[in-house]
Parts: sequence; structure tokens; C-alpha cells
Amino acid sequence: MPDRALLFADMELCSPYAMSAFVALVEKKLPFDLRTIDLDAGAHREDAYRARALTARVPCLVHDGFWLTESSAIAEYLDESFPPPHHVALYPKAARDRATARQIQAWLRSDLMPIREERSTHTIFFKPTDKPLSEKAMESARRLFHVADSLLASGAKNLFGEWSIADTDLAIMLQRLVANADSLPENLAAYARHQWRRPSVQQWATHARPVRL
Ligand SMILES: N[C@@H](CCC(=O)N[C@@H](CS)C(=O)NCC(=O)O)C(=O)O
Repeated sequence: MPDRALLFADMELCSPYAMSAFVALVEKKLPFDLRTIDLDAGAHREDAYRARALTARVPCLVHDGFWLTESSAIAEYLDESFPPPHHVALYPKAARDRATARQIQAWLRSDLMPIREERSTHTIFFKPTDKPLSEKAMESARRLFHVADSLLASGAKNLFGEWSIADTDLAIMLQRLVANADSLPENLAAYARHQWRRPSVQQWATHARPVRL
């Protein structure tokens, strides 16, 4: 009998990357335990974690003795280990759509820094801010809108017909603006709201979090 899978996340459940890995696991319907670690206290740099979690970051999946960090690598591993049709697909079927989904994931993880800084995920899960966006962040927002709008057909609920993990990643970025009442095109706000209602996403969004003093 294989061990139950484990997912390491940050204590406050604010990491967008841990959220993406969590949603991927829930979507695959794999039983797993969520284990949180205190990044502020440096728990991820302790030997016990660092020795096995190669990059010493969260999220980290532990599956049958295999330790894996990097949220997009986790999603790809899960999709290949638990393929459709018995399990929901995390990535689109068509090669070009799949490549585009990975393109979006990589871009969301490496760009749009001003939005990530001025609209941290704390503002989604704990308390919104009333600080206006800087000109730099508004420029990032315009690029985000351009990319999202170019991929979403009018009124589309998902990027590639069926839901994929790239929808959750894109929705997290858009939700940074939605949660803070920043202005965004109505079609993108509607898309983000729809993605946010997904049960696996809600499971993370409504999960108990430590109270901040
Ligand atoms: N590209 C990584 C990013 C992971 C990441 O930045 N995790 C942060 C929490 S949001 C972390 O572990 N920070 C602690 C550190 O890097 O020391 C992924 O997609 O998993």
C-alpha cells in the first residue's frame, strides 16, 4: 500500500505556487495531507526539509517517497502519473494548447513583478489594500489584460475549452486585482470570478489560516 501523498505549503497558505499544486492534487482526487511550514521562521532551510526538497522551497510534493518542488513540475508529474481518462486532465490535449498552457504558466511565474509586489496574495486571503497601483503596476496590468484577452474567446470560461491548471494560475494573477477592486475589463473579471468558484480553488481559498495579530 503506497504512502498517502503529502504537500508542503507555507503556513499562511498564501503561496500562489502552493495553491496551484494544491488545486492540481485536488483535481486529480488523490488523497493527500497538507503540511504547512513557517517560512518566516526559516523552517524550509532546516536540514530535514532541505535535504529532500531539492530547492528548499514550497510547494513540495512527496509521492511514494519521491520529493518534488516547483509547482508546474508537480502538475506535469501528476498529469503524467495519473493520466486521463481515469483522472481529470491538468493540461490540454492538443500539443499546441498544452505548449501554450506551459507558456502562460512560465510567464506568470517570471513576469508581472509590480503586480505581485503591490497586490500580494495576502491582499486576497487576508486583507485588501486601498493603495492605488503605481504606473509601473498599471503597465503590468495592461500587459496581463492583453495576454488574457488574446487567449480568451469572447465569453469563454476557460482558456482552452476544457479547464486546465493554467486557468487557475491565470485566475490567481487576475484575482490580485479583483480582490482589491482595481479596474479590469469586465470579461476578465467575469472569467476570474468563474475560475474562483471552482470547488478545488474554493477548497484552498476557504481553508483555515492562522490568525495574524
Ligand atoms: N517557481 C516556484 C516558486 C516557489 C516559491 O517562490 N515559493 C516561495 C513561497 S511563495 C518560497 O518557498 N519561498 C521561500 C524561499 O525561497 O526561501 C514554483 O512555482 O513552485
